[in-house]
Amino acid sequence: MPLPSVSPATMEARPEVDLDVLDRIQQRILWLSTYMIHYANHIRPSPDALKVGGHQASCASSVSILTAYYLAAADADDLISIKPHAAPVYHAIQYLLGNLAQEKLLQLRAFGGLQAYPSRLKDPDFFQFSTGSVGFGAVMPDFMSLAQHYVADHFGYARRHRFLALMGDAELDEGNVWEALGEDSLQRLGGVIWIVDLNRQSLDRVVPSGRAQKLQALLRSFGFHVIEVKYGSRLEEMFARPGGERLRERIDRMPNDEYQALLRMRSPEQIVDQLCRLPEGRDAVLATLLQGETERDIHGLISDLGGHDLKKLLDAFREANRITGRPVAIVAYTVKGWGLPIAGDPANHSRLLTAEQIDELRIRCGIPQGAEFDAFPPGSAEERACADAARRLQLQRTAGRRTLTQAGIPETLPLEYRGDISTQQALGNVLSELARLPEVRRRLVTASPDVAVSTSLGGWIQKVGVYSPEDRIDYFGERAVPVALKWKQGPSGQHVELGISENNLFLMLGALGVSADLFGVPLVPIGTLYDTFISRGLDALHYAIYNGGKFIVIGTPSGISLGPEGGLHQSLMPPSFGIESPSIAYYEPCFAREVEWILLEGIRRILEDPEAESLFLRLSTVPQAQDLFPIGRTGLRRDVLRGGYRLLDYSSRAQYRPGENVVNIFTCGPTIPQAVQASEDLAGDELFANVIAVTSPDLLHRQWVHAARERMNGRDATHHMEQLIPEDERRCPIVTVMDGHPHALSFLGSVFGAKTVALGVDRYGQSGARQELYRHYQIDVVSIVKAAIEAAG
Ligand SMILES: Cc1ncc(C[n+]2csc(CCOP(=O)(O)OP(=O)(O)O)c2C)c(N)n1
Ligand SMILES: [Mg+2]
Repeated sequence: MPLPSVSPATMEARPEVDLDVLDRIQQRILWLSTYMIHYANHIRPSPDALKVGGHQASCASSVSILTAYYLAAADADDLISIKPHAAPVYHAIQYLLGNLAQEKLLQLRAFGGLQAYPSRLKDPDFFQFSTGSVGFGAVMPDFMSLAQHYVADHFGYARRHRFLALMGDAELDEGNVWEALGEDSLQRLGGVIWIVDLNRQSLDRVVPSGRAQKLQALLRSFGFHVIEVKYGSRLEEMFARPGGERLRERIDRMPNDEYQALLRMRSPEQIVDQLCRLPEGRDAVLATLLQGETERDIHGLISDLGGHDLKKLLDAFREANRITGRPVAIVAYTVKGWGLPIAGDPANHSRLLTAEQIDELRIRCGIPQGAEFDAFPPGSAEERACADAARRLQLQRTAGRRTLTQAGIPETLPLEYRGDISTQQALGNVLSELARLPEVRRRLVTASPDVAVSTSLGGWIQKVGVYSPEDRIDYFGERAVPVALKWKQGPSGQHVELGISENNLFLMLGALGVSADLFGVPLVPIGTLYDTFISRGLDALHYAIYNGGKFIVIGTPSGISLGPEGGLHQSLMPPSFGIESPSIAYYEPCFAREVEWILLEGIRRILEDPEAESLFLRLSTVPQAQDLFPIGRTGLRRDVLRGGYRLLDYSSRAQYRPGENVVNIFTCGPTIPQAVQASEDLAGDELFANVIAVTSPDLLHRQWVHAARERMNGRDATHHMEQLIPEDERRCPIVTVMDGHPHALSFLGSVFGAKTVALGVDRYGQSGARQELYRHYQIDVVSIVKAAIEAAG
């Protein structure tokens, strides 16, 4: 399908909003966003002495851009991400548009009130993207745009959203932004508009000079059409006068620090002096040009940047509408703290106006005392402009609107698992089998950062092809060049291949994973990566989940079990991420059937269950004998899904005496056979070591914690550990074994207060044969035997 271009310039078709009216509206937005923060910090009673915070300067910087956008440039179908620190500006606008109740403005950063940063799921006024961790909001719309292509190509999704991002200039320091821009499939996306709020300030400082120019050059090299909105009309008029070019050159060439210092100078003479200062003396041409300006508003002149000139901004939006087939960046020069006494102060990021300064601002904005939170009077030109915009936009109500679907997901597959199979291989088998079920297959989309083949997606890709919005010639296939793997790319493909960027993987999964919310098309995105490199994109993973994305992450291979591959490929922390990350369930199975059940259930829930979580599967390349799996046992599937089952159980033996000769070994994934062997060795010495196969440390942990909380509050609750360990065994010593940090299972000792020896990997790995490494890190059979004896005293 051809790439959609920007929707026909609806902005041009609308009557123009009067610039004076727009200016009065932006003054009100400036006031409301500033006062909302002031109110939260200085007027609303505080239950403690903590500063409430908020960012008046960052807000002021974006006021003109967002005014021009919402009141005149926005289209109803737009999806926009807003820079984190401008949340109050957005709320002020939604209030004026009638989408937010007045009392909400009094609850910024209060419990149950407006969130500090845009939250798609928690805020009541329809943010379309959460933001907060800078850099992700900047590029998430790009990924969302690719997801839109995907649902258009596979499901005939017919709406054409534009995707916009308003970002701070220092956000572009984050590497994830450039990782995204480097992604080939994102470079030709039409209908993507970036707006850079370029105020030359970050949190701590004035950003180094020359950044703006480099930024624009880089954006162009990544295929962007760049629109620079640098100077306002007043300065440009000055540039057009005789000698005016000299002033433009002077400002263009001055370092960022010098410009920011000019913004802070209060005396007009000082500003002129600074402008006319040359190393060799006074610049006579500039002095003549600026003669008389000290009596006018030289301060206003010098800070007259395009990002606060509504006409220039509207022109930029119009130009953006004319560009098709490539992304657009509007680089708008702004003043951080624009219109406030803290404007341009390098330390203004968290600075709050004093009560006196607020009062001066109130008077300047024409707000009567007691009417601080009022909107425009009914019938006024400003109120009509706001109502027109509100009618036109009817903001996307995206939160809590996940579309569900029944895809007939089976409980099990007609596969037989015989001999030795690794969990990673099982993933490949399950996906290949699912490719035969059309209703399930069409909902699945895989993605991988250049490790699709080495994580067992090859068979699946062979069947479904690689996704590209454009058809690509398959030179290997067409010329019949022998290749091991067919790599056919085109709009019908169902695998998204990414460059080596774990950030991109998680953002792509996050975007595809909110397709059910934003497009009404449920998908189950499945991403594979090497387990250890999850940490590379961990913040993006959290972001994708926080934003409400539902998807499946496969970390494989994992642990030291991958043997000779060595230290930096071996992972020990992901089990902790799995346990500690909310809204994603972590499983670490050992047998192929477990992988199948867990995947099918995860897919089913993502498609059908409004309470579904994402899923993280930690898999391994170690071949495991499948005959150890007690298939056929009653309740096994349920237990696998709840987090574990008793694999070896000696409780029916005559000599079995809990409290004397019983130990419980809890273990996970590839170390299960080690534990079974250790248990068999111990049985000879009459120490009965039951082996509990833990399929999900995460679920055992959270059920235990949750049950205690329920009981604390007088409600009945049980947890799976109560089922796994009968009452007479609850004080029996425990050994936990993990190919990962021992911390992931050691909590099990606290559940019933049992003495625990926790085995696992707590140093970086190294090359070696698997058994050598197990021995060295003490998760081998001998170590498990010794641990059981130590635990049993
Ligand atoms: C990943 C991440 N690192 C650090 C921060 C803390 N932080 C918040 S704002 C900011 C500076 C942002 O500067 P810029 O993007 O230019 O925003 P503006 O100047 O418009 O406030 C920093 C470092 C963060 N929110 N996210
Ligand atoms: Mg900035």
